[in-house]
Amino acid sequence: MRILSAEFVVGAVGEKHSPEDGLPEVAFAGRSNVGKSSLINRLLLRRKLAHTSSTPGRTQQLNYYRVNDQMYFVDLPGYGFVHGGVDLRRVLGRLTETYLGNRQQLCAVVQLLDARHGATALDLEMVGRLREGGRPSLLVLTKADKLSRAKLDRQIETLEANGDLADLSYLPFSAETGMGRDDLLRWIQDVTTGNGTPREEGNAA
Ligand SMILES: Nc1nc2c(ncn2[C@@H]2O[C@H](COP(=O)(O)OP(=O)(O)OP(=O)(O)O)[C@@H](O)[C@H]2O)c(=O)[nH]1
Ligand SMILES: [Mg+2]
Repeated sequence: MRILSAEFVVGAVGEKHSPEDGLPEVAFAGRSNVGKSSLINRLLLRRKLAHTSSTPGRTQQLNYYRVNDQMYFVDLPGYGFVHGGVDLRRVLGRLTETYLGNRQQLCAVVQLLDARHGATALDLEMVGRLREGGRPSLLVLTKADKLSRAKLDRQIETLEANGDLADLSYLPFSAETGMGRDDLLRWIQDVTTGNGTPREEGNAA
């Protein structure tokens, strides 16, 4: 998929602010600071379209970007930065919760994990929730430029050895170098045009 146009449309703080033109939506989920906004900028070849920050929790709304007048990328608020015993429902907040649960136009979710850290307890909960939702989803390992290829491969092996994640597909990605960009755009194109493989069948990448 080639990016022909990309524009910020709205920072929605409730479904009534979301676009109503029915275009398919691809959402980007993950812990605060994992690199969601940077990934979107790299996909869209726009350095500053989505606001990035070294301070976690920068994105507080459902930020909609219209891409090629064909679909929306939705940058979700990050979750995490809570200690012990707090469940995902509480840290996600009603906005994200309702969006992921109810949004008709949402056709796929890209779940980001930090390539260095793998999946945290909250990430595993999120994966479980996406699985229940039944939409195609893909695990993207961000900041892959910070690891050697050997360490990256080891990290993927570790994730695949985790029973909760074994059936999923992983795509290393770097917003710094562009690693993974073409593959991710191809996956997005497939899921938004109906050629996607449901996650239960694996090999979504
Ligand atoms: N080296 C490297 N740094 C990255 C990469 N992606 C993001 N970063 C850095 O990580 C920090 C957080 O990136 P953001 O894109 O703002 O993260 P986010 O997930 O949108 O964060 P929230 O909106 O707070 O949830 C920034 O300092 C980025 O420059 C990457 O692929 N490689
Ligand atoms: Mg962000």
